[in-house]
Amino acid sequence: MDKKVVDIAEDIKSMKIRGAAKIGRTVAEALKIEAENYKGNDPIKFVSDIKETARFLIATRPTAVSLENSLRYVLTELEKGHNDGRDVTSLKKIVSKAANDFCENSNRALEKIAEIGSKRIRDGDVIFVNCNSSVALGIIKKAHRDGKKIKVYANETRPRFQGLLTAKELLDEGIDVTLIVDSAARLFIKRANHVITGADAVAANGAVANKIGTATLALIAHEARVNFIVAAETYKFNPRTYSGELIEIEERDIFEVISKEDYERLKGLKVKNPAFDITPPEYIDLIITEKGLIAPQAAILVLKETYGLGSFEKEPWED
Ligand code: RUB
Repeated sequence: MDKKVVDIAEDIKSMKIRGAAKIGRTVAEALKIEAENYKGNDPIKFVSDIKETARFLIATRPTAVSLENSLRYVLTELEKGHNDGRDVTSLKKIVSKAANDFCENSNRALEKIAEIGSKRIRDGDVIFVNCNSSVALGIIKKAHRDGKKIKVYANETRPRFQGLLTAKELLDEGIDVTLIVDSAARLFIKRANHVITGADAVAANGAVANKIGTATLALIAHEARVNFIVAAETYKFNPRTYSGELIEIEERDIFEVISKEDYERLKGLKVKNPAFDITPPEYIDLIITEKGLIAPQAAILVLKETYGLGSFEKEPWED
């Protein structure tokens, strides 16, 4: 496998590259790099190498379905070309084009969501955010660029403190942002007009997987009668949940939560570090996709429209 692809996988695992949209685009790029640098003329071996690369990339982070959907998109195109009897040179072009198309579509989706979502924000609104979602922040930045005066509360987001990334990004735009500890959410959410979060995956029933703490925020927002909005491109919808699979929640290293020193000192202590949680659809007011606004209960329609009714028993990366 190409060394650059191995490095990319490492950067995704270590979260140097993070956020579901970016992960999706990056793995498409990785397949393109692997294809372009492939040496050999046997189409069967080429396809098998690309599938192996896809399996290797899938193993980096399990919850962000953008990763799988990006690979699914590229591999489906590759499969069609292979079935048409194309040679390796032609198959390489197919992989590159599909990867470029995925990235372009992703960037366009982000712009469209920003456009649609910013219409929901009024001058003087207060917005509460969790973690660091490029899609959610896209909405806020667009509203700000349109001249609306906005105030943002950003959750710190332990244990990896993505709230700091959010705070920096918004400050750089000249947006009024206040960083708070996660446990202060109840105090500040009451002052907000909207909570806006991103998504790592949307299930067929409209439930949303996103950074740990999102489900708690949704409950608090519900109780405080604050609008809870999820910003998610359609490639964040998980087709496998249609056939009954559950979204896998990534468990990360416990040493993101506790120091080795404290862990050794506190013999017998158990530590858990789930990176995501699931927000039930009844606590979500709206999902903003590039195709428009939907109620979470309509997620199934997005899946049907995007992936049809087929089963996902055999994935395109499987041999
Ligand atoms: C990031 C996270 C983000 C979603 C959406 O988690 O939960 O809210 O991935 O991001 P992590 P985006 O930091 O563990 O990757 O809107 O940029 O796709």
